Amino acid sequence: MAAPGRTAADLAERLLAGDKRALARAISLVENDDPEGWRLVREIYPRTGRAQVVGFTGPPGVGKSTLIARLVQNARERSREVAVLSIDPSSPFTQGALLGDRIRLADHFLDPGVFIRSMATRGSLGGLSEATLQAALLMDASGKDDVFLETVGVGQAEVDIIDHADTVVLVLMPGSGDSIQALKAGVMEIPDVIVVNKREHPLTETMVREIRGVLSLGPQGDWRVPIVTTESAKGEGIEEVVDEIARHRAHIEEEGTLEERRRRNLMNEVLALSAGRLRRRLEESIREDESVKELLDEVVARRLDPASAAVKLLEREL
Ligand SMILES: Nc1nc2c(ncn2[C@@H]2O[C@H](COP(=O)(O)OP(=O)(O)OP(=O)(O)O)[C@@H](O)[C@H]2O)c(=O)[nH]1
Ligand SMILES: [Mg+2]
Repeated sequence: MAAPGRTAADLAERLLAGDKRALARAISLVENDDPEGWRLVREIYPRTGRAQVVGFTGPPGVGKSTLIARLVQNARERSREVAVLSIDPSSPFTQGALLGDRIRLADHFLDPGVFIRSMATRGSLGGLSEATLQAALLMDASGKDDVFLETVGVGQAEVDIIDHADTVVLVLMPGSGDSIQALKAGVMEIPDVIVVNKREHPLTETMVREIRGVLSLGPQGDWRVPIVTTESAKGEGIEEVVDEIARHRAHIEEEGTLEERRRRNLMNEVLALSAGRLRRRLEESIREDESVKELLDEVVARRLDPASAAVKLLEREL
């Protein structure tokens, strides 16, 4: 039997060499919160930062997965290696099931240059679990040129995943007024590229005009958010999406904002990890520590207000 440290090193080595099974195993480890997974991420972390990470978000059913499948196809035609991480999908990527035979995602599963994974990882805090970024890092380290992240919705939890992306693509479809409202209300940070999918729909032009209107109300940075229309199911408009993503990347590289963005994203990640761990520790002490129970009793008895109790609790833990 191999020593434990040795198998971990083997896994890291195979992962860095681009072995798909090693990558799958590694992601399972972080997903299961196995300490081995964390150790692995620590080991491979210096080898990350090379992949181009693009996040796709938007309401359910607008065609994010269909678009991503097309983009995977496109990337493969340019010999780029791709990983897709689909988070909390209502229609998860499964072997061949998701896109039917039209797009033949099943082919991608057999392609050693493509790695596809779904994760249902909404943590107890309502946010995305720690495993998400770890998985993206593992994909990056395994030598993927492109990492595509997919998440549903336009609310705050969705912005979290977007924190891991260099470029954010908001996917909408004609008639989905909700997301325009969300954009307007500023719930969602302005994305870098907007795709209006299902463009054969008669309301497409109206939708594009509405989005333009909303964008013109927002802050006018030096990047003008392009709006691309696609019919992903037929593979139409895909080149343009590819071009706009590339153009955005070139833009942030030139402006030096890629580094800034990554710095901000990593800061958010460190914060999220520490907040998550602190909360877990606090919950543990609430469960197990007699004096915390007494503290709570005081609050229940109205002798101590909740905020003062919180200060006491934090003082003990930090
Ligand atoms: N007419 C039309 N239908 C499309 C197009 N793209 C996707 N669809 C269909 O829309 C449905 C949803 O597509 P998905 O790609 O699963 O959408 P999604 O945004 O990933 O959905 P969730 O992950 O569940 O939020 C499927 O039935 C697709 O076949 C398109 O360009 N035109
Ligand atoms: Mg999907």
